[in-house]
Amino acid sequence: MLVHGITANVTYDFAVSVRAGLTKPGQKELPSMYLYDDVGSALFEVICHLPEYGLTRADERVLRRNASDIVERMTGPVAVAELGSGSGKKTRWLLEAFCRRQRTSYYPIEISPSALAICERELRDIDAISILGFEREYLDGLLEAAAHRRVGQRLLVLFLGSTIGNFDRPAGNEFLASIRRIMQQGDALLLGTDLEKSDAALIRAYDDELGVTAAFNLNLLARINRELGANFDLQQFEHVATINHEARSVEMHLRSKRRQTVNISLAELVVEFRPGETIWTESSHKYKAKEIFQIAGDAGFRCEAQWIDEQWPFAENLLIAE
Ligand code: AVI
Repeated sequence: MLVHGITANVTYDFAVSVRAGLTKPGQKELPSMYLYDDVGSALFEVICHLPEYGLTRADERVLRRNASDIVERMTGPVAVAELGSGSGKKTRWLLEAFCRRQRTSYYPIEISPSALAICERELRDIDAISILGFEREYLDGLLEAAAHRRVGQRLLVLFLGSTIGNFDRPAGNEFLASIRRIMQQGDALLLGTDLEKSDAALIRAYDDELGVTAAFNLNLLARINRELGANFDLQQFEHVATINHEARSVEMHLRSKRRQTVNISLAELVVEFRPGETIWTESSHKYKAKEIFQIAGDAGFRCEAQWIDEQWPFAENLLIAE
């Protein structure tokens, strides 16, 4: 019963968001969080291996090379909570370094039960680790993780992979402030941020030759067909990546190749598309290394250290709650 209830709510929320986004005056849009069903998450894993998409490898390199420095800066007993742990692969270096020092609690927070199960399996062989996963949205999960910390334990929150870049800037700042409100003074946030790079490098990364990012984006329409009884013809839409210089972001859109009408039965919606009209599905904001100090300060943190990858401009930032 409960499972059906939850499924019905999830479908209802999805239908409401799709309806709101596709009836918006002006630019049609769909929230990027819906890119990540099982198919979308699997495609994203492939994106992370593409030669053109250096972000994930840069994130892993910086963590691997600097794990002991990061750990040394976090003195005393530590509990580690990770927002959107994914497979947990890149967290291994840090957790191993913590666990060499002392027994460490790890709280992965994931909305996807399959990703959470993979993460627990991937990391459970580390000596002196205790893992407790939370299948929750970020802030709800963090509240639960914070409630589990023991007296005297410092909390280290990981928000890696530049997922912050998928929020628009004001929402990202507000999200960091919300994380800060759950933390105590002296706790830390390790924040991964993708840095600005050439337009050409960004377009290659978000419109790869093999078409994996295109499939990742188009899967959103396939998902609406599957879950909301829609009749999008996937052949009649194409993936587009563009640079928004003002926002300092890469945007993904789905462009209608012709005039067409789509019926989305569970959203009780019939929607018209003009030739060339787009649905905006994701923004990925890029940062200047220096601006992280200001962003951190505005949210109630001090940026204590920053490590930058040399091959693919990407910064890992250690923010201390003030
Ligand atoms: C998850 N996120 C940080 C990725 C990004 O780069 O913005 C999502 C992505 N979209 C297309 N490629 C990767």
